Amino acid sequence: MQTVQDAVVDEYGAVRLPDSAADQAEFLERHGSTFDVAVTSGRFGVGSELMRALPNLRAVVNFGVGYDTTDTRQAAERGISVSNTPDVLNDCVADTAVALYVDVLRRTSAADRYVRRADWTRKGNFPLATKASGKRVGILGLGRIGKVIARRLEGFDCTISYHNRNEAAGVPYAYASSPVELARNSDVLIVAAAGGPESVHVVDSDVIEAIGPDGYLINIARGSVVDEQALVAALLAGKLAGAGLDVYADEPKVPQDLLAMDNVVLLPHLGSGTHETRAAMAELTLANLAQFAADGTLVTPVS
Ligand code: 8YV
Repeated sequence: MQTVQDAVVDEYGAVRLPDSAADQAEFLERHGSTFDVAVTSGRFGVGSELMRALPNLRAVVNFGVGYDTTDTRQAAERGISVSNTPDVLNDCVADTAVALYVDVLRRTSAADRYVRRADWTRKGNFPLATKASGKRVGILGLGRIGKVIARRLEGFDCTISYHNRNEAAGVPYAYASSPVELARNSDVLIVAAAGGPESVHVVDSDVIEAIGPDGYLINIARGSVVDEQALVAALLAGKLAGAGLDVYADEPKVPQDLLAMDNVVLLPHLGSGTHETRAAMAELTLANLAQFAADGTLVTPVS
């Protein structure tokens, strides 16, 4: 399969930014003013400094729904359009949330390790886990992905509630007025909120304590939404029963303490990582680029 990177090189003569900071600075000094479109991904984005080094930039085309690594404030001030890839990844990211949910509660990864270590023969039956069906699930960020997660978990007979900055219209789930209230009334808190300056550490030590020692935290959104140090401290102190994480504060670094915990499931930010969804994301990224090249508008602008 041709990657987005190959396609933009072949079709638009795109130039790849050098990897090292020194080479990048020199390259941008010389060529920065020649670019009017940047194609990037949620992982890298076009941050403040890079955006300033591209004085003629007109569009940022982002592979991924999250664009928290792009300086949208500067983009708005300078009239730079930004697109992302919404909706096409909802299913896979929601599936990943459900996979973490079932794994953390039923301890399937831990049980798999148990079999591989031959503990089944040496120690006998694996310890009992926690029932996954019928739980009270709180969704922090009932957006496109959050709604799909909720629908999936209705199939597990879960009672869903949520918190957003504003109450969502027309949804059948109870609204909690704050993240702490949501956590207090949930057995499992699932973080599905967008990253960015407004959601940094919304899940802080108070929220984690409110989930409680029998509760679980799942995060498939952005590492920045959760105070990772507070999470690690709560897990170490037994103030939380377990966690399922696809995202981290400083990817690909994962806190050392988490690696040793059998009640934590750790994924390497693979929420959208299937052949089908990545192909759909690539197609939408290229469609945004093609439309911008044709008429200066984007198919899926971020706002
Ligand atoms: C991708 C994601 O892994 O869409 C997002 O926001 O986090 C993931 O789908 C990422 O964008 C690729 O860099």
